[in-house]
Amino acid sequence: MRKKIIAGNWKMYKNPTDSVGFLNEFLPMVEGHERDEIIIFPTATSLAYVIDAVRGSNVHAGAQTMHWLNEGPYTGQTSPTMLTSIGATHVLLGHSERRLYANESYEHVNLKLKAAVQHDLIPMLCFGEMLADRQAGYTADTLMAQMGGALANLSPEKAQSLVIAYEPIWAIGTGSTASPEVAEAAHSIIRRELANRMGEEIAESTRILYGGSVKPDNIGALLSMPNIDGALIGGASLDPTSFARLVKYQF
Ligand code: G2H
Repeated sequence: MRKKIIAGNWKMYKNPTDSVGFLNEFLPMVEGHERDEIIIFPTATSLAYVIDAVRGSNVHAGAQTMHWLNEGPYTGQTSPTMLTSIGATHVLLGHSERRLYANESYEHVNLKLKAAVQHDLIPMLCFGEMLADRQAGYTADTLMAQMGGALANLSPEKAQSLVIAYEPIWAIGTGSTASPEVAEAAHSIIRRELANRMGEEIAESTRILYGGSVKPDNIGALLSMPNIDGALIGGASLDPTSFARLVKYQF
């Protein structure tokens, strides 16, 4: 049984005061909730505050990106050891907004993924096809190519903690969620490709989350699908009541 993950990607929202204010409301709402794992990815300047605020609770915190090196002349970057030094446990990698606005390639994502594993940070690898890929019938090819780039030279032993987030670009922040059936079809392609690359055991244990306009009223149907193991949520994770409703989804 794969424990589902409900994760909030706060993108470039919420300063430290807003973040701690959110948690003061949210933590009591989800206290004792152990059915699912709950993770929040705040913006860099809020991360240390969020880690302090969730300490001892059932909520984890991670970074939205990182560099692959431990230190160096890389203005604006944060290293894996800087994240672990403040107690971060997870890191989002390859989000389409990083690829689009920060020129992140799958080669970079691959380096980051290997660095995350080396430093015991749980990587949540994001990828997904564009609308043009889907319309041209290239969804499976695109997903497999993205996985090929991101997972290159990663051994099954190193892939044990890997979490994947399938985020079709056409569904991100647009309000057009993939239907449960469309998402399920993509998730099974991803799981099959994982089995080819990493073996059945890793493929069966890896959590594959869906992301893209997930809301309290569509999460239950999405998560009822056999290969959808949770959700990565942007907009609807910004309000404590909405995020708590998402955490407490029912099929
Ligand atoms: C996709 C998702 C979270 P939203 O980017 O990663 O955001 O739920 O706002 O579509």
